Amino acid sequence: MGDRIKNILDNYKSENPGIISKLYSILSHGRTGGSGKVVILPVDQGFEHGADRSFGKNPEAYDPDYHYNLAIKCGLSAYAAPIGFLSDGAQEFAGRIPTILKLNNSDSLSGGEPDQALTSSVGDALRLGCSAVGFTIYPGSGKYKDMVEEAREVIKEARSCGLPAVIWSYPRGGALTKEGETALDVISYGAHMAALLGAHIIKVKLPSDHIFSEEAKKIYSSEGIKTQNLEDRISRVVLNCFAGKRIVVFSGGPAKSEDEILSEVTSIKQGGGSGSIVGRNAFQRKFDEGSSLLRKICDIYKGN
Ligand code: FBP
Repeated sequence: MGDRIKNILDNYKSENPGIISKLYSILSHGRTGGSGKVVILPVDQGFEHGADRSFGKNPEAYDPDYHYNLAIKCGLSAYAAPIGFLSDGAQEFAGRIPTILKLNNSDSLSGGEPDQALTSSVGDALRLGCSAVGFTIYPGSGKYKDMVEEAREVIKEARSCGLPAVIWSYPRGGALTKEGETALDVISYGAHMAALLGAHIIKVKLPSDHIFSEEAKKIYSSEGIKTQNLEDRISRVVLNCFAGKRIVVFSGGPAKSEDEILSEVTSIKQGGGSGSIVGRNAFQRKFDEGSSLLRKICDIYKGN
């Protein structure tokens, strides 16, 4: 085992061997394998936004095989999706890439306070040979407490089977403004809550140069905490994940230019983030263009 992976896994030494070995499989797989960084393809946007909004720009992406192929051919660390997408290719692509079963999902039709429904189980993840389970919480939502209690049960069950939990921590709802959802203090707070819940991998959005809470503003100001550069903001989020002892990855967000995304990835690396989880920016481009972008992202993390 390389030093970088060993140093990361040392932070998980109170975990059972199943969890350590699954984390090892993600950290050692693909183009970034051994670098201590990960690049993951998440494809749950069909639930979150609907298939046409997600795949309309690149119709080949309606096919679940497309995403397995994209993740495998680009040498990504893992592929994360809800049960329908993962099951469809689980047999054909078995063992070729670590998979993460997204256990809960939201949609854009229901309305009301942001919430997620359980769409699969830890047992499904075991049957499909997954390397981890994924679960979203929405800190700030009126449904937050129910979601956290569900997360507690899921993490407990997954841990008992030796499966790590990846927590998507996306503050939204309640008193949070749209700008507040990605404010540095709010993203950091959400990341820390995921760590406190026992997440093995934490996934958050990129933090903006905005502080939402008046109370947080006081501490940012009195301590001279830097917020202007993205790498400083990334470092702050990393600090919030048990002083960098948890793997924390940042989402890609809506489609943007290649230059923009590569510059964000460079900042994530410089700020000490563990990697990227990029969906729309990969599969809303044609296969060759999406793969070229994913390879460039991996190469930045690898240091090439
Ligand atoms: P993207 O790279 O497409 O942003 O994917 C990351 C992700 O977390 C997906 O897993 C999820 O479907 C999506 O973002 C949710 O985005 P939003 O909350 O902005 O609708």
